[in-house]
Order: sequence, then C-alpha cells, then structure tokens
Amino acid sequence: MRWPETGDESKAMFHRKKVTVVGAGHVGATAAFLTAQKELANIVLIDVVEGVPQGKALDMHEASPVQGYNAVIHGTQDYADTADSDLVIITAGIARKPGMSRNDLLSTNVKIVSEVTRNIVRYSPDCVILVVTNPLDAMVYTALRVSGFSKQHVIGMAGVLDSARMRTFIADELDVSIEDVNAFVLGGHGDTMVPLPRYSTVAGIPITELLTQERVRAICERTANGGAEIVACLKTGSAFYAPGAAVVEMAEAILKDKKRILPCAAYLEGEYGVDGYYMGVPCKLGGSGVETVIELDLSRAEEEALHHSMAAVVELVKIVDAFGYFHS
Ligand code: TXD
Repeated sequence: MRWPETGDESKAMFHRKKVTVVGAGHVGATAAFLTAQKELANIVLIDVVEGVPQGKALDMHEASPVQGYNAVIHGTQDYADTADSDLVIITAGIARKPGMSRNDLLSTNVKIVSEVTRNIVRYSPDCVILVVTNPLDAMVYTALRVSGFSKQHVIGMAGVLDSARMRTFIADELDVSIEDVNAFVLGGHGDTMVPLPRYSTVAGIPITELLTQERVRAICERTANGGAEIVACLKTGSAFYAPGAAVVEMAEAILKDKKRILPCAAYLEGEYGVDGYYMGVPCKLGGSGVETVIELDLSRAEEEALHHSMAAVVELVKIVDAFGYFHS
C-alpha cells in the first residue's frame, strides 16, 4: 500500500497548543509528563544541562504508546525551539546547598529566572508565564518585571499545591473522598501562608462545623509545613508529584480557558490592601491568564495573618529589587 507522505513537523504541531517547560528537573519533568498524559499540548522541555531534557523527552515519548497519548515532546537547549508557546512554565533554579545563605540562593535564582524570562519573551511574546521556582513570590515578581508582560499573563503557582495538601489532610481526617473536599490557602508561599478553614469545605459544609478547633488547627499547621514534611523524608530535594500536578491543573485552566477559581500568586494593585506585590489569592484563571482577583471577606484574624504573610513577601522583594538585575 502507499502511505501519504508525512508533512513538515512544524505544520503538524500547529493545531495543538504549545507548552514550554523550562527546567527539566523533578517538577518540570513531572509537569511535562502530566501535560502530555492529559493531551493538553505539545511540549518543549528545556534545561541548561545538555542531554537531560532530550533524554527525558524521549523517554516520555516512548511512554506514549503505553499510556495512549498523542503529544510531541521535544527536549532542547535552544530557545528558538520554544517559539510561539501558548504557555511557559518556569521551574528552573537551583536548590539551597549546604553553607549557602538564603540571599545567595535568592540572588542565583533571580539571575536564572531573569535570564530564562528574557529568552522566553524573545521567542513567545504573547505567552502566559507560570512561575514555579522558589522563593515563589519573589521569582514571579522577577518574571513580571523582566518580561514587561501584563500582570494577567505572569502568574505564580503555590496556592493550588498548598490547598491540595490541605484537601488531602481533611479527606484523610474525615475519611471522605477528596472529590468532595475543597480548601483555600492564601498568602505568600512559605511558613506564613494562610489556610482558610472557613472557606474549606466538605460538600459545601465548612470544616469548622465538622472538626474541633484543635483538629482544624493541626490540619492548618501540617499544611503550612507541608513542603518541609516532604523534604524531611527525602533529605535531598523537595516535593515534585503534587507540585507537578498543581502546575498542570493551572495549565489546563489556561489552555482550555476553563475559568477555574483557583488560588494563584497574582500581582495585586489594591486588592486585599496590597499594592505592587504578588500574593496567593483566589483568581479566575482562563485563557487570558488571571482574569479576575476574587476578594473574600476576611475576619480580623485572617486579615492579620494575611498581612503578616505579606510582610515576609515584601522583605524578599526588597532584596530582589536591590540586586538591580532587571535592566541588565
Ligand atoms: O509551590 C511551589 N511553587 C514549589 C516550588 C513547589 C515545589 C518546588 N518548588 C521550586 O521549584 C523548587 O524550590 C525549585 O526552585 C523549583 C524546581 O524544583 P525541582 O525539584 O524541579 O528542582 P530540580 O530537580 O533541581 O530542577 C531544577 C532544574 C534543573 O534540571 C536545572 O538544571 C535547571 O532547573 N536549571 C535551568 N534550566 C534552564 N535554564 C537555567 N538557567 C537553569 N538553571 C538551572
């Protein structure tokens, strides 16, 4: 028989959305794999370490017959391959090494995220950027400043992960399906984050009506220490399955214009009394990125906790601003 000739690959890729994942490490590779499994887009995986994105992309490609997904996954060191991405997920960065100060880590990751953002913007001037690299609230601020994009197009992932952890603990505690559990965690991504039990529900019932104050407090504390709990087990490295899944939930909302209501790190200009910083707040997430920030009515205690969390973000961002890398 005669088989029709295969067309040029760039044309074949045209009809599917395109996602670039920068950083082919634990979170980046997991997010890429889940994106492919959900057939959300073709994927470009890019990393500075030669061979790693190529090897992981090929490995994922070879999983596709078994998993039954159609998606082109391409590993590269060349930003030209990322051209015209709809969504770019930035997970590139280094982890804190023994003897390294927080500021050294911050400085290194600001440089990395700045350089990555410049490259991304050059080839995908209309994309949405989803930042994952820590310290999250400062890195997403860096990406906004460097890209010159609108605030709707530069978003940070943290709240979906923190809320997923809280949902897990609530479902375990009450022995109910995670499908019926919702939770909201706001604020900066760190130990000052603000879990909101009043807005965390099981089938619409606030958990404050289902659990004692003491159990609610324990769940909130475990949520705030969720990242550290995994690090303590793994010893080297941090969580990546739940972070990868959280990234893909946001990616799906954007790529499919779902208008999900999810906690995102969004750039605030007056909302929640915050001006000029990123913070985790409920947002409507769709095709144009953060479409609306939703302002919840907060109790006095919740408001105070949020402003305490904000103070930690402001400290970090002041340091980032002082580096003055944005205009280099
Ligand atoms: O909720 C959240 N936002 C987070 C954030 C949840 C989990 C992880 N969080 C942070 O994401 C974590 O603290 C890190 O800052 C990033 C990525 O975590 P991951 O666990 O994936 O780290 P890895 O495995 O070290 O991967 C980082 C990759 C690695 O392959 C490096 O070679 C690459 O980043 N890297 C780069 N890629 C491209 N370009 C540059 N400049 C670069 N520098 C390093």
